Amino acid sequence: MIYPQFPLDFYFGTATSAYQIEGAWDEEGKGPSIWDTFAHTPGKIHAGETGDIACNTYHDYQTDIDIMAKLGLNAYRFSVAWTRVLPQGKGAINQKGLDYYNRLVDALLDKGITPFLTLFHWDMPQALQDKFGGFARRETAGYFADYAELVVKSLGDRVKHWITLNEPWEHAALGYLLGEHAPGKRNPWTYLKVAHHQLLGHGLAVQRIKSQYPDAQVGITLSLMPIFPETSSEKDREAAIIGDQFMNSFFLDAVFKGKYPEPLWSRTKFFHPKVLPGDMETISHPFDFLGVNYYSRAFFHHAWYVPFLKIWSAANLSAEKEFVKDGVQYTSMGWEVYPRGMYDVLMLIKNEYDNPLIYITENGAAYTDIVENSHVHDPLRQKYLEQHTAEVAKAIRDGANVKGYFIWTLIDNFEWATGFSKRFGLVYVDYATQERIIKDSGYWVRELIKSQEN
Ligand code: IFM
Repeated sequence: MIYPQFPLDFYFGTATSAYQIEGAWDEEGKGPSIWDTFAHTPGKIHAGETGDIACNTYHDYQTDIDIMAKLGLNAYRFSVAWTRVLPQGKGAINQKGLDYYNRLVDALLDKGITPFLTLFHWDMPQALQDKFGGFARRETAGYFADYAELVVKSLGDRVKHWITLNEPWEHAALGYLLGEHAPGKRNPWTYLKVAHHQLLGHGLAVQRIKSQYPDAQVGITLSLMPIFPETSSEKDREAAIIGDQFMNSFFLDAVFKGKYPEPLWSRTKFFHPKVLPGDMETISHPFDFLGVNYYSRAFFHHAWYVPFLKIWSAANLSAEKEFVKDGVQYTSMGWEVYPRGMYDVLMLIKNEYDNPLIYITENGAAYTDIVENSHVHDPLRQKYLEQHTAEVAKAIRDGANVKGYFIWTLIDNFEWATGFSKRFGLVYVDYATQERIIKDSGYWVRELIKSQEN
């Protein structure tokens, strides 16, 4: 097999997040987050599942680090649970929580695996939710920066790659507009506030991290999705432009250009948060890299009530398992497999935003695995990875400044509203026993990495 080739100093990693894998939701001083509350609310998660135990990595991370080493991975992206280190989101520190992340980082470094640390992967402290509505109020941006400073003071001597936010669009849209994610609100008046205040928190955190460790590399992770009009009608084309601004350039323009895109911004003026003088400068404070999460593309069409809004996640969560429609493969999330979109997104960032350093912080697919005599076959996931890594390599050849590729995800885990029903891992998890089995796709990744040495 011919494997795509990457630059010498390239990071090959996998990504996870705290709530999706750690478990130990109320142990050793951890405070509740909005995901604890949401998952404990009947009817919110598939089959009533929760992240209470998840993959048990709070108690055993070493097994998974050994697997990473066996696969030859040289980087790992994980997130810190804010309420493990600050149970109330601010104020009293939980030293045991900080100790846990210190042990985790040391264990990674011990195996030569570079840690990429995400500070906010959606698990807002419940206490800040109760007091401020989470990022609905700007105070939370300030508390987020305090939390960032606490974590960097504890780990910044060893962790050199920091990601402030994971996918702020998803947190704001799925959590406050569609209500599918915690905190489960459906309120168009709050959406833009949450988006703006997250970005403010990002800008403040960049400055605080740099003030402690000027050599730290700091970035933000955005999920980027090419948007197409559903038909060639004028109105659908307009819907696609605004939809693209809503999901993509709202965040890209804010952090790179210090402005929100038109016409989206003026069309949503009734919903605007207060943008104070200096906010956009804070949000666009220079940072070191863009984290790109890429999965699929979406189609938008005109609707009279809003000029766009056919939100892909809401439409597709009903998919039971993977399927083929009109010759096109869809994953078990109901997401179209569209590898070309990876190339297009990377080239768009290169051309529109001055060729920044990029790490692909997530790419991967959920499929039904075939478990047979302690082997797990997942040919569709392997194919997905083959196709997408080829597009990444092509974008690099064409000048995109990509220096790392993280697969979502290392181990099967809690996939938010769909619980444990969707499996994205390179490694199969038997949730009853916590046994891990490396899937065929995991071995393919090992061969991809090995092939780079030649
Ligand atoms: O599981 C999520 C992750 O938490 C954020 N990005 C998308 C993944 C797959 O849905």
